[in-house]
Amino acid sequence: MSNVLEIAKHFQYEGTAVSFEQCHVGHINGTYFVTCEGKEKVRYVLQRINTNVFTKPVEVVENMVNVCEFLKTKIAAEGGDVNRETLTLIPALDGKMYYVDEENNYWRTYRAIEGVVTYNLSESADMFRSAGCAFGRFFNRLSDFPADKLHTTIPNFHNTVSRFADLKKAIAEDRVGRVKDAQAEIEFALAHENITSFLMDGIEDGRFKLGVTHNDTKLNNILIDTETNRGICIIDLDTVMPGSLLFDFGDAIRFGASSALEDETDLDKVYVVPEMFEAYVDGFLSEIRGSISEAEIRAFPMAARVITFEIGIRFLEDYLKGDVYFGIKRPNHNLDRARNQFKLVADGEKKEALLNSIVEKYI
Ligand code: GN1
Ligand code: MG
Repeated sequence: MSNVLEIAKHFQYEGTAVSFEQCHVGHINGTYFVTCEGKEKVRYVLQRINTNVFTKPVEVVENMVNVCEFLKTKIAAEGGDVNRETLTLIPALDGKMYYVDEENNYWRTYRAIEGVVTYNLSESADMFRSAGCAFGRFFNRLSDFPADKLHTTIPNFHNTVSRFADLKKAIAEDRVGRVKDAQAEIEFALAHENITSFLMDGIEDGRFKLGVTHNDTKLNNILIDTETNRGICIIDLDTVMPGSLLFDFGDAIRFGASSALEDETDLDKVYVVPEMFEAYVDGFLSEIRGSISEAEIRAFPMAARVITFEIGIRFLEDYLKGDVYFGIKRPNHNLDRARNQFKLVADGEKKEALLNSIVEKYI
């Protein structure tokens, strides 16, 4: 994107934007680090919102503004650092929190937080425990956020039942003729229909409560302080919506308790690491004890499996539709991702008794 520096001119940055770098993490939005020079060097994160995915980008930004403001009040009351523990959005020249370019792209931006790293793999149980604490703290801080102020940015985001229906539709339509190339994966998916209603049923009958959740709790959505190795700031607030904390738990486990990257193609290298699972349970529960029931804790292993399956079928659906949703970096990328997630589901089934016994220690 050669026009990133042009776009940058439309925001109230300190100094002049002199260079930028693309950030390649994330499958949806376009993300750039912009460096400004003035009295001092300041870096910003500039993002082009994917309006194919987020059809109401202004609502996405409004959520982000409200959530960050709310978090800042909480962080200040706790004596924390409001500039490092959540994001600080920067307005455009006209005072709006976003800028629309001539091609109707929506851009938003915030100050980069320095002295942090993100990880795509859990390096140690200790670090992943800290990730559990960070997501637990995030949930706690938003526990009294007025949910009626939140726009639903993507309806049915973690409704595995409707995700499954979407997959079936994609199979039936076979728009790009790829069904023949994904027979084993389709078979695996169809054989697992019985797990799709697990979370929805619990929400419906009141066993699993609704709160404000993050909904995309990948390890790489936590900024980890390079000095303390602690998770300090949760990013990617695009899908903060009412949900069950089992969504957040499940998604964190599917990513961070995996032995390999989400798109590893050597499936022998892909399995659930029980020590990581336990570390996350330990960290997460240490923060959210008061807000979670025994039934919800007991549901941890299954929630992880269901959310892993859900993302697996979303990758598979996208492969069958011709890669229209998730960004891909190579042919068959979405099929590779689906296979990888299904391997984790199968391994989670094998380790069910072990994972249940870990959870029992915490009840
Ligand atoms: C997408 O863009 P990113 O990487 O933050 C997706 C998540 C998936 C994830 C899989 C809005 O998130 O739901 O879990 O890819 N986000 C959206 O890596 O669909
Ligand atoms: Mg995301």
